[in-house]
Amino acid sequence: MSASDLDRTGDVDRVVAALAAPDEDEVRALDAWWRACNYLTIGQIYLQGNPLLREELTPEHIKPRLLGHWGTSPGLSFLYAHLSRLVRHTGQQALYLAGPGHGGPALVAAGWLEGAYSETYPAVTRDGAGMQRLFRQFSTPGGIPSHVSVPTPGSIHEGGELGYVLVHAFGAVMDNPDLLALAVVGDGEAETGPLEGSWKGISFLNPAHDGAVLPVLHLNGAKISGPTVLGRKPPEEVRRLFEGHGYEVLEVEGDDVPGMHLRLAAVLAIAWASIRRIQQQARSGSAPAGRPRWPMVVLRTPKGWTGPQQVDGVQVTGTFRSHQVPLSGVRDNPEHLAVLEQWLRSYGPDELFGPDGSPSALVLSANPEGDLRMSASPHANGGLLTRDLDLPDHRRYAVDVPAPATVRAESTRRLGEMLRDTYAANPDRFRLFCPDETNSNRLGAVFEVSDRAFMEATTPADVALSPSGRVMEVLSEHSCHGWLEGYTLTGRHGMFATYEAFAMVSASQTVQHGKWLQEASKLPWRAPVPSLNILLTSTAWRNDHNGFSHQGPGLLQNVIVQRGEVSRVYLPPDANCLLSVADHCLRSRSYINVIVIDKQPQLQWLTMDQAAEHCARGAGVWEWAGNDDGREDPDVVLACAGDVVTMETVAAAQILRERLPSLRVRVVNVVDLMTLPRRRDHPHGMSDTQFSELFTDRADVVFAFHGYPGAVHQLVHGRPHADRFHVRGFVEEGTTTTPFDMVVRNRASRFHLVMDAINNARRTPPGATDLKRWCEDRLAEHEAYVVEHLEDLPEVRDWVLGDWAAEG
Ligand SMILES: Cc1ncc(C[n+]2csc(CCOP(=O)(O)OP(=O)(O)O)c2C)c(N)n1
Repeated sequence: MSASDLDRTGDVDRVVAALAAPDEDEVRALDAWWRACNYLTIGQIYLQGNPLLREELTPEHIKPRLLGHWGTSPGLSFLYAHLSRLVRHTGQQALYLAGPGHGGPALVAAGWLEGAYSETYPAVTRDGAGMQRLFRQFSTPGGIPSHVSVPTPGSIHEGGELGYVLVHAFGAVMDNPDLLALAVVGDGEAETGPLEGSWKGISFLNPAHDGAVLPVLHLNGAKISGPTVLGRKPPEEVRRLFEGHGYEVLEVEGDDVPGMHLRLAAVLAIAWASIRRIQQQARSGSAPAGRPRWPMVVLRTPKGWTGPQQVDGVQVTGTFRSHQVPLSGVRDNPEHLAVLEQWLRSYGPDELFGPDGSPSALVLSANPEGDLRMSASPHANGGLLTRDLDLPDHRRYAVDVPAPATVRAESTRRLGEMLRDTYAANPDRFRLFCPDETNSNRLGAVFEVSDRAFMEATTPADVALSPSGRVMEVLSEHSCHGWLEGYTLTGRHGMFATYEAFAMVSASQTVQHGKWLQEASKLPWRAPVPSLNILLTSTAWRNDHNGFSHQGPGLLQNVIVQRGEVSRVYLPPDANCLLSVADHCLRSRSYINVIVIDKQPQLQWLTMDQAAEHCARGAGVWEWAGNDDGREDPDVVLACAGDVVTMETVAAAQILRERLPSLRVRVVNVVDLMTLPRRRDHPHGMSDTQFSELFTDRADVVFAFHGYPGAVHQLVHGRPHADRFHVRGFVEEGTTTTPFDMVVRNRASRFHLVMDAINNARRTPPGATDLKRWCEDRLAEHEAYVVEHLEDLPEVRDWVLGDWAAEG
């Protein structure tokens, strides 16, 4: 029977009563499962042979390198056992997210006990031979990582970089009404900035169409080598803290067994009953107004619970000393070896595993069945559940471009319209995540079809804000990024739109998610998931209200170094290219797609057809902008990637065309940055032939780049004569100033590009020196003008292609 069936039959109360009070047999099974899990955890950390202790333990049975984390593991498996029991009683679909993912062996052990591990990896059978493999593979070369990780069945959360467990859990349950995500928060993890901010998730979770998160604060009191803040606070203060966040705080404390089983069972029953009540009321339309008070659990157990109390006369259990490997000298120290054997035997392996090493019937009786086993949950392999987006035809939002650089438009506004219709067509599987900037980023059209999600009080002055909203705005890049990760990993689609500079706040998440996707791509059983789409707007070059703090194109640096399996970077120069790129990204799977484009009115270059072709190629010659007439040997190539620098490049080419016509200039625009590297370095890398067709083999290339210049040097490494690339870009010169002053300060203006072109062209035609002087005069004129008039020169401000000639 599923959880929703219970609502229909009115059996919830009966089930909750049974859940709250396990009988002796149930406790015996629960405890056996937990002991088996602990045994397997320790086995993974220590043993390479004699997995079932059928003989006396000797140093040869011990791994040469002891790697892993014990301290958090028994608490994790204790919770796992109890959540499995809840699943058995209720039919609840559940996902288990271990914040302290360093407790990996506990989760691997759980999957093995549930059988899902052997189903995923048939060589690791659920018997003695498989157990031996399970132990040997853990934290060893050719084996599996020590954390909960991509290879761990049932996981969407590595927990290596601490802080993201709650955001992943909240993202996983958005538009996923039948799912309960239990998120174990380490008390050390709770000290991180991202985690501290993520308790606010309940202010955005609507029980009518979302699932539920049950946070469990795992207060084992210690980190790697010291106490935790929450572990040393008076319990009353901890309770008030979380009540202040809006939770119903349920507490469980102790180390006594079976007492702890009884107490946690009772508390989980209360928590689940609360969740069901909240959901039932919301789904039947009888919910009181406002945010529900969702339950959370504070679980106080000793760190390293059930491990050796003391080692060498020093207290280990209940202290930071149990964090990793509490007995480190086992191979060389017979006393430690004896303690380990005693410790392992304390779980009663002969009762837990049959003669062939498979889990005993008692242990197996504690497992849920089929897909309800958390290690087999399809929600943790979200690609299996992914349905393609029903995308509108992106051409519908095209800007009419009669000729290049003659009309201006706010490119992201067009994207906003496309996202609006994407929302409308996909009410259960698309969301925009944005740190309070949807309007600022000109994407506000989405509010025509969806409000911002908000479960706290609203006032008449609020705009587009309601519990039924599905646009996710919270002023936390960490939450936005993490929610989208959880959302996509469980099978839905979305976009994270943020100010470019503040993408660095969550850059580490981008990197970590890239690692996840990269590893997932190696595992055939992991179905591809929707890509993580990041739109960077309000860019370094146009931050009119803001200054230096808002000027930073750093995320590109992080993404271009990620593996080609996952990294994609697009710099559409105008609206039509943006629409084409966005359509491509929203259809793609398992990539990190970074799209960079400004939100301000900007010149438009290509018709929709031209944009589609240009974006499909990723880079191309803009014949109309240069004057080399398709000849093979231009004197210099002016290349560009990024909207603002594209304008400077085309303007520079125009100056050269008109004032130094005998210099043959080619203009190349790059949309897909990853076409620049060699194909062996990135799958999008253009072929050698294509590269020479664009950049020639010998001509110098003046490359105007949106980001830091070093990135282009890095990308063209290994291309013919790579040192002929002279890159202009953002060189950390910024302030609150005019748009053109920004490119001047960073030496990437049209005048700088003209001078660079002359300095690097293979020929110096007559008149070149005069033109350089002219450029310097223009720059001096600019500098005087902006200080006097506080805006750019009219011929710069209002430049459209063709006008410069008229200037004389
Ligand atoms: C962001 C981050 N900083 C530091 C670490 C290093 N680290 C690994 S485990 C740990 C202590 C974790 O303590 P807690 O969350 O309480 O977990 P538990 O005590 O249950 O092991 C630290 C600091 C990390 N993994 N991630």
